[in-house]
Amino acid sequence: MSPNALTFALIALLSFPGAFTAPTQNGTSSQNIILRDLARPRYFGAAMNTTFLFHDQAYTKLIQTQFSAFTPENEMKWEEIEPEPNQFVFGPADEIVKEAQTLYAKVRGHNFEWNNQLAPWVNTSLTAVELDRALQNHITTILNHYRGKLYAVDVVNELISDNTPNETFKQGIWDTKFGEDAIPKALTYARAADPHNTVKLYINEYGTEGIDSKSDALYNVVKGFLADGVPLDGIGFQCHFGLGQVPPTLQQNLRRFTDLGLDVAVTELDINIGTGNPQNATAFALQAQDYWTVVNACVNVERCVGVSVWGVSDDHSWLPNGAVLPWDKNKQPKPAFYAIADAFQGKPKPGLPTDN
Ligand code: 9MR
Repeated sequence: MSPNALTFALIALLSFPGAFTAPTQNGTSSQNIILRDLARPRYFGAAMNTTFLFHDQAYTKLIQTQFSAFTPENEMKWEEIEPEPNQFVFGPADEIVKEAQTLYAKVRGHNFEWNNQLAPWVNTSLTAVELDRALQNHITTILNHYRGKLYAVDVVNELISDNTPNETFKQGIWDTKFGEDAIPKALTYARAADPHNTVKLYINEYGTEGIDSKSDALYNVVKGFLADGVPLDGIGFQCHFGLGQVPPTLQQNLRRFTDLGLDVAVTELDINIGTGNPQNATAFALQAQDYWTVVNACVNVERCVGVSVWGVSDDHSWLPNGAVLPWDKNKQPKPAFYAIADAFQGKPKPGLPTDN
């Protein structure tokens, strides 16, 4: 900088200090922290939602600066993308894929085989043969449409039962019609539509983050699939946690899945302070610690490929009252944001306000 420019900058800074300030923590301006850079070689992702993209400027700015992977929050779900048989509505999902490409970001497709957000015509009045054709056509058409544009896809979403060990697969249309073939069918159709293996095929699940009966069920199912040659590349661990509820066995659990030769990813992270709890400095510091713990677990597992948060800012979360995300409702970074940055850089867990 020339002496003149330096003088000018100093005068400007002294005259308009507000114009140069951004939220800081320990003297680091949030403007200098770009999580997508700090995450490397992993990605830092978010669920992206076309209701807000380009309609909320501050949201869009965060999307465009902080993330290197995107999951359509709803736009690729069956009811949105194939509302009528073989009538595909790609517009909103295309918008997300296009924006991701502009940002050189990855796209995680979400999702094909799930019991929720199905189109009304996908119901148990279909015969097993009709449902089978519908599933194959759905998967094949979407993967053809997005050929070369997806990094990964949640082929299967939330099909492990909450009543393990008594029941392995969640009751619903897929289990009713296909029994234990439900998951292999979807994965096989996905691989057949992408024979060169350009898209990582995932099973995405909630409540399997720690080592317990449900994650054991998932582990045994997956192990069986791999032995049988069912195509599968990775397991998504959603990580929707309440405050203080990150399981202590998270890292160990991620590792046992990567030991099977699979990738793992944190796919839907948020930490719910809860509507009943005060949303004060202590709660935000505890929340930051939980974010740190999850990101740190991923960083410590070689084949944990990335961490995605489920939304961006507290105002647009699927849990709008839980203050669950790293940015607040005014799109300002919370302690969780700095904790994520620390974890990606291998820095220690942040303390609580009273720890000084
Ligand atoms: O965030 C999504 C919300 O906008 C939808 O209304 C909801 C409907 O089921 O799905 C939410 O996303 C879910 C995701 O697709 C799968 N895992 C749980 C997520 C939160 O419910």
